[in-house]
Amino acid sequence: KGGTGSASGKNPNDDCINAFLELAAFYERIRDTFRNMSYRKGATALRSQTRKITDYDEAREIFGIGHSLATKIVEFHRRGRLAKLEYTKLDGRDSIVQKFMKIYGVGASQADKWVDQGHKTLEDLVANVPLTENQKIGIAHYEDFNIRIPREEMHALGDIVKQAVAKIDPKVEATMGGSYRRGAKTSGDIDFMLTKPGTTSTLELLPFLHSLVTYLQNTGFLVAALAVPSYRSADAGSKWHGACKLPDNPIWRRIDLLLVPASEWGAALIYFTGDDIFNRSLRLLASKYDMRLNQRGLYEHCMRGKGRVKLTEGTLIKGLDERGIFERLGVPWRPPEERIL
Ligand code: DCP
Ligand code: MG
Ligand code: MN
Repeated sequence: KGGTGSASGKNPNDDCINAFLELAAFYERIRDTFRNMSYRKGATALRSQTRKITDYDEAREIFGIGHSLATKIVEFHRRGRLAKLEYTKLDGRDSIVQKFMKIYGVGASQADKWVDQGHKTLEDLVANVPLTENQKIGIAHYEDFNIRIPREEMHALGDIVKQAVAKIDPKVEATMGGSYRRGAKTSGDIDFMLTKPGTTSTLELLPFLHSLVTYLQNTGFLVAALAVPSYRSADAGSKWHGACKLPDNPIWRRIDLLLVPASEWGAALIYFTGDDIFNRSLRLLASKYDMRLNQRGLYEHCMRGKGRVKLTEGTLIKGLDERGIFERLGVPWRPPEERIL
């Protein structure tokens, strides 16, 4: 995904980094995980450089850049673009897959299937395929959901939620995570994390969520429900996905309300702050120390077999806040604004 943006300044390798990220996204769509990760790592490696990298030997000295990426850096420097990337842009099939994947709730395999069946436009889908209720909303508000939200509007939307939370239960704390917490100038959606001191399960927060959603639906702020928690499992019971709008703005915005027990706050804050690539690298690092990190906590003594496959769950390390988790992983503290890889 593009344009998540960071608050930090420009890097002399920005253009090449963006080309690498676009190519990584292409490989992600065709599910070539190896090349996807390789170009992402290349982008990360370039971002850590303070001067512009232009030649092969210089590139090879950077950790994370091998022969193939070094060749691409040289190509980009000489020609101002990458032939492979230009080629993917000409690929009609890929651009349709890309378009379908931008429908809320549609992943690569569903998009692929529709393209295989010969569908090319959103109108084709509406006329010819069975769509879920969510996909119908995703198509009806396709433009809205794909326009990024300016930070000022994030503030305005966030204030409405915070006021409602304070009114319904003043003990509940509401924090905006995601790209907003990383300081991005624009966000794809609103990620609200809701917690209450003393809670140890999301089940304890469900009645509050119900009141909050009902209240915000009645005021006209919440305009659609996309994913609603079920009582069946603790995880399914932790999130509400939908759409909201400001009274004086017709654009529908995507909003996620995430319930977090106070006992899991540190790990959840890290997870929902992201970005997703930063999270992935923290999890990988944890696995190197026989630890395990997920959105619920950091666990130690987790046994793994071949290919880092988990053999035991490990023991939860209790009471760690965000900083505590960084410390246990031996990672120097990084403010949210710098958690973009
Ligand atoms: N997340 C993750 N892995 C995923 C999806 C999400 O680790 N596959 C985490 C990191 C994200 C956070 O959840 O930062 C919120 O997810 P979003 O999809 O809302 O992503 P962002 O808020 O980072 O970006 P955007 O501005 O596009 O919403
Ligand atoms: Mg987000
Ligand atoms: Mn989100």
